[in-house]
Amino acid sequence: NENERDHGVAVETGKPEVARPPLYTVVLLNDDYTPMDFVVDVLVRFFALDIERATQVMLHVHTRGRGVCGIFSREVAESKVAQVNEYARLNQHPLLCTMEKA
Ligand code: TYC
Repeated sequence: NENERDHGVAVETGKPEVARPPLYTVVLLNDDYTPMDFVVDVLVRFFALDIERATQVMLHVHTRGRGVCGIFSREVAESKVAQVNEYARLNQHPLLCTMEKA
Protein backbone atom coordinates (compact mmCIF):
# COMPACT_ATOMS: atom_id res chain seq x y z
CA ASN A 1 0.00 0.00 0.00
CA GLU A 2 1.57 3.31 -1.20
CA ASN A 3 0.00 5.19 1.74
CA GLU A 4 2.01 3.25 4.30
CA ARG A 5 5.45 3.74 2.77
CA ASP A 6 6.50 6.87 4.67
CA HIS A 7 9.40 5.69 6.80
CA GLY A 8 9.62 9.05 8.60
CA VAL A 9 13.03 9.94 7.21
CA ALA A 10 13.27 13.61 6.19
CA VAL A 11 14.84 13.89 2.74
CA GLU A 12 16.18 17.26 1.54
CA THR A 13 14.49 17.99 -1.78
CA GLY A 14 15.57 21.59 -2.56
CA LYS A 15 18.81 22.53 -4.29
CA PRO A 16 21.86 22.20 -2.05
CA GLU A 17 22.79 25.55 -0.53
CA VAL A 18 26.49 26.35 -0.73
CA ALA A 19 27.78 29.37 1.12
CA ARG A 20 29.05 32.07 -1.24
CA PRO A 21 31.47 34.44 0.44
CA PRO A 22 30.34 38.09 0.28
CA LEU A 23 32.05 40.36 -2.28
CA TYR A 24 33.37 43.84 -1.61
CA THR A 25 33.49 46.90 -3.84
CA VAL A 26 36.76 48.83 -3.71
CA VAL A 27 35.98 52.54 -4.05
CA LEU A 28 38.27 55.46 -4.89
CA LEU A 29 37.36 58.88 -3.45
CA ASN A 30 37.96 62.25 -5.08
CA ASP A 31 40.05 65.01 -3.51
CA ASP A 32 41.31 68.39 -4.71
CA TYR A 33 45.06 67.66 -4.60
CA THR A 34 46.04 64.24 -5.95
CA PRO A 35 47.33 64.66 -9.54
CA MET A 36 45.20 62.98 -12.19
CA ASP A 37 48.17 61.07 -13.62
CA PHE A 38 48.95 59.64 -10.18
CA VAL A 39 45.37 58.30 -9.90
CA VAL A 40 45.66 56.75 -13.37
CA ASP A 41 48.97 55.16 -12.30
CA VAL A 42 47.29 53.71 -9.17
CA LEU A 43 44.46 52.19 -11.22
CA VAL A 44 46.90 50.64 -13.71
CA ARG A 45 49.31 49.45 -11.01
CA PHE A 46 46.88 47.93 -8.48
CA PHE A 47 43.74 47.16 -10.50
CA ALA A 48 45.30 46.00 -13.77
CA LEU A 49 43.29 48.49 -15.85
CA ASP A 50 44.68 49.65 -19.19
CA ILE A 51 45.43 53.39 -19.50
CA GLU A 52 42.19 54.11 -21.35
CA ARG A 53 39.95 52.41 -18.76
CA ALA A 54 42.00 53.85 -15.87
CA THR A 55 41.54 57.35 -17.32
CA GLN A 56 37.77 56.77 -17.61
CA VAL A 57 37.54 55.65 -13.95
CA MET A 58 39.75 58.55 -12.76
CA LEU A 59 37.57 61.10 -14.62
CA HIS A 60 34.42 59.48 -13.22
CA VAL A 61 35.81 59.84 -9.67
CA HIS A 62 36.92 63.43 -10.43
CA THR A 63 33.45 64.48 -11.66
CA ARG A 64 31.16 62.31 -9.46
CA GLY A 65 33.17 62.20 -6.24
CA ARG A 66 33.73 58.44 -6.06
CA GLY A 67 34.12 55.46 -8.34
CA VAL A 68 34.46 51.68 -8.38
CA CYS A 69 37.94 50.22 -8.90
CA GLY A 70 36.78 46.61 -8.79
CA ILE A 71 34.88 43.91 -6.89
CA PHE A 72 36.81 41.32 -4.87
CA SER A 73 36.72 38.86 -1.98
CA ARG A 74 37.12 40.52 1.43
CA GLU A 75 40.77 39.50 1.70
CA VAL A 76 41.75 40.80 -1.75
CA ALA A 77 39.73 44.03 -1.27
CA GLU A 78 41.43 44.68 2.09
CA SER A 79 44.82 44.14 0.45
CA LYS A 80 44.04 46.53 -2.46
CA VAL A 81 42.81 49.26 -0.08
CA ALA A 82 45.91 48.94 2.12
CA GLN A 83 48.30 48.98 -0.86
CA VAL A 84 46.65 52.02 -2.50
CA ASN A 85 46.50 54.06 0.72
CA GLU A 86 50.12 53.20 1.60
CA TYR A 87 51.30 54.07 -1.94
CA ALA A 88 49.41 57.39 -1.82
CA ARG A 89 50.89 58.30 1.60
CA LEU A 90 54.37 57.29 0.47
CA ASN A 91 54.00 59.75 -2.41
CA GLN A 92 52.48 62.41 -0.09
CA HIS A 93 49.07 62.50 -1.79
CA PRO A 94 45.77 62.57 0.17
CA LEU A 95 44.15 60.00 -2.16
CA LEU A 96 41.75 57.70 -0.25
CA CYS A 97 40.60 54.22 -1.14
CA THR A 98 37.92 52.35 0.79
CA MET A 99 35.75 49.23 0.53
CA GLU A 100 32.11 48.32 1.14
CA LYS A 101 30.05 45.13 0.97
CA ALA A 102 28.86 44.72 -2.63
N1 TYC B 1 40.40 65.90 -8.35
C1 TYC B 1 41.81 65.64 -8.62
C2 TYC B 1 42.42 66.80 -9.40
O1 TYC B 1 41.70 67.64 -9.87
C3 TYC B 1 41.98 64.34 -9.43
C4 TYC B 1 41.54 63.14 -8.71
C5 TYC B 1 40.80 62.15 -9.36
C6 TYC B 1 41.88 62.95 -7.35
C7 TYC B 1 40.40 61.00 -8.71
C8 TYC B 1 41.46 61.79 -6.69
O2 TYC B 1 40.37 59.66 -6.74
C9 TYC B 1 40.74 60.82 -7.38
N2 TYC B 1 43.72 66.84 -9.53
